[in-house]
Amino acid sequence: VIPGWFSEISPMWPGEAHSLKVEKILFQGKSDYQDVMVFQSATYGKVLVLDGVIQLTERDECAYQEMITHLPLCSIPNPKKVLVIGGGDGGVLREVSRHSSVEKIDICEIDKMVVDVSKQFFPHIAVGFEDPRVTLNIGDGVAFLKAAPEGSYDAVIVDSSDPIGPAQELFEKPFFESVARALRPGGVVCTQAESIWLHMHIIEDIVANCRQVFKGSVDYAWTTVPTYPSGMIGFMLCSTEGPSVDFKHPVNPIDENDSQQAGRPLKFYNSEIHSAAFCLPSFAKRAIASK
Ligand code: AAT
Repeated sequence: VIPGWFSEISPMWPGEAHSLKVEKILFQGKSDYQDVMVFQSATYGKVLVLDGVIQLTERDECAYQEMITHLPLCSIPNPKKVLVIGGGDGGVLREVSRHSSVEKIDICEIDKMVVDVSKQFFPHIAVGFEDPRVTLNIGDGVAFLKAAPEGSYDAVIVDSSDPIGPAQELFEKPFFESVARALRPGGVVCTQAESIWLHMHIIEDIVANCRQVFKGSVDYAWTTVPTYPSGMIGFMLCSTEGPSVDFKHPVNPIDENDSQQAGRPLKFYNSEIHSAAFCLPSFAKRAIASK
């Protein structure tokens, strides 16, 4: 550990640790679920850390929040009811709110401290909570989905932390089954699905489970995020039986006006990068096809 630097050390990426120079620690707390920290970095703006793992930085959050949101929502016509699991910083909400067809946005985040800290230190991200279509539920996403009425959502976005700690069940088959039940026919889900460089085994399990549970499309996409382990992160995109969904060819592009909304214009997402995100390196393509 280098003094004055934050190093992201975890058994999920043994033998490596990305580091950021710390200018100032702004917040340190312990919630019922995890350690919460915010620091000012030298080169990536403010950084939100949970249990020692970077959740977002001001500089590159756009690459994650825009992709995890618009990959599913631009793949179906007229999304109306959207559920976000996790995402207590509000960034995914900010992105969902660009879609003028959306009428209702539910969010279920387990940790109220994440919401409070984000409102205090990341106002241009937590701006997502100000949308009147948003209903915030504090609780476990697993329980929330179990209780959700059948066929009630057009899209579910699972913006979850890594599968060590409170998010573990969000990577398991019973959770995917409740997601499928809560979606309308031809509805879509997008879940945070780790890195092809570090977690191919986790991804293979997710793909295998999703192919059993989701009878529509099942596809893997990825984006670059310099401050996430290995500099990238992937997403699992699935649709339920019903009107077919072709994730690789977005049918619902964001119009120019909506892309300027939500406090700031889109920085990362566009229709070309949407289609490109599904192109995989050969080793990952093979591993996923074998499932
Ligand atoms: N948008 C920032 C990126 C995240 S945040 C993940 C969120 O999921 C956290 O706020 C965490 O409190 C919440 N969470 C964890 N478990 C649950 C659960 N069971 N139910 C509801 N919310 C939960 C993800 C960063 C990925 C990091 C990659 N290394």
